[in-house]
Amino acid sequence: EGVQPQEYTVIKMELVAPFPDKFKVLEGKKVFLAAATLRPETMYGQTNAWVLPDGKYGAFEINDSEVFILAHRAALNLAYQNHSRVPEKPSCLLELTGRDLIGLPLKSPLSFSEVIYALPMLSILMDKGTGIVTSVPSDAPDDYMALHDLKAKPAFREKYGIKDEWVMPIEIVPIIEIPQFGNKCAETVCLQMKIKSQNDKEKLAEAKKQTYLKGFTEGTMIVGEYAGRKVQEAKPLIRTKLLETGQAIVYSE
Ligand code: A2H
Repeated sequence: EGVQPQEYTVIKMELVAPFPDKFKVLEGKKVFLAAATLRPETMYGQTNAWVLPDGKYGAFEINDSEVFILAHRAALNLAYQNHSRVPEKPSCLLELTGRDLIGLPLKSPLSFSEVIYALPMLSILMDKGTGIVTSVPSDAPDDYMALHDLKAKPAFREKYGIKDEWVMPIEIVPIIEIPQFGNKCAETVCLQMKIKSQNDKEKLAEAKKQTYLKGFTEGTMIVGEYAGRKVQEAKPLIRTKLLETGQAIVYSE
C-alpha cells in the first residue's frame, strides 16, 4: 500500500440472533461484521455484505459487550487505535473462515432492507481494510458485478451453499443521481464497458475510477435525510452521524 494512511469508516453490520451453533460462544454479545468503506453516504443502498470464502477471519472483543468479525491484521490495527477490550492486544474469541460467514443474516445502518445476508466475493483482498465489504450495487462496480455473477450463475450459488432467497430478491436501490450516469451508475458503467464478471479486473478498476470521481463531484443524494444535497456536502454529515450514533467507527491503516 501507499505511504499515505487510508482512513476508512467501519460500518457495524449486526449479526441477527439466534446465532448458528458455531457462533454460540458469542451469545449475549453484540456481534458485527465490520465493513470498511470510503463511501459512508452510500449506506442507504446496502443490499448485502461480501466476504472472501477462503479468507481467515476472527471474532474479536472490541469492548466488554461488542464483538467485531474481521481479518486478524485489522484487529491488530484496531487494538492500537483504542478498539480492543485488552489495550493494544487483539482478543480473539473464535476463529472463522469466510465460508462460516456466508448466509449470516445482518442488520446494517441506513439500509432500506430490514435483513441482508453475507455472500461471497472473490476479489476481496484480506490485506486491505477489514476483509469485509458492504455491498452497494447501485454505485460500486465491483459490488454490481459480484451480485450479477451470483444471480446469473446457479452453479456459483450451489458451490457456496447459497440459498436463492438470499440473492434472488435483491434489488438495486437507487440512492445517488449523476448526470449522464443516471441513478444506478455502477450498472450504467459496467454495461457501457461490457464488463463480463467480477474477474474482469482491469476494466473494473477503470469503471471504479470513473464512478468514484463522478459520484463525488457531480452526484446528488436522492434518498435519506440529505436528499437533494450534493454528495460532497452530504458525505461528511452522514459519516459524522454514523459515528456519533455508534453505528460506525473510524479505522486507519
Ligand atoms: B467501497 P481502496 Cl458505493 N477488498 O464502499 C476489496 N475491496 C475492498 C476491501 C477489500 N479488503 N475493503 C474495502 N473495499 C472496497 C462502498 C463503495 C466503495 C462504493 C463505491 C466505491 C467504493 C460500497 N462497497 O470503492 O482501495 C470498499 O468499497 C471504490 C474505491 O482503499 C471501499 O469503499 O481505495 C473501497 O473498496 C476501498 O478501496
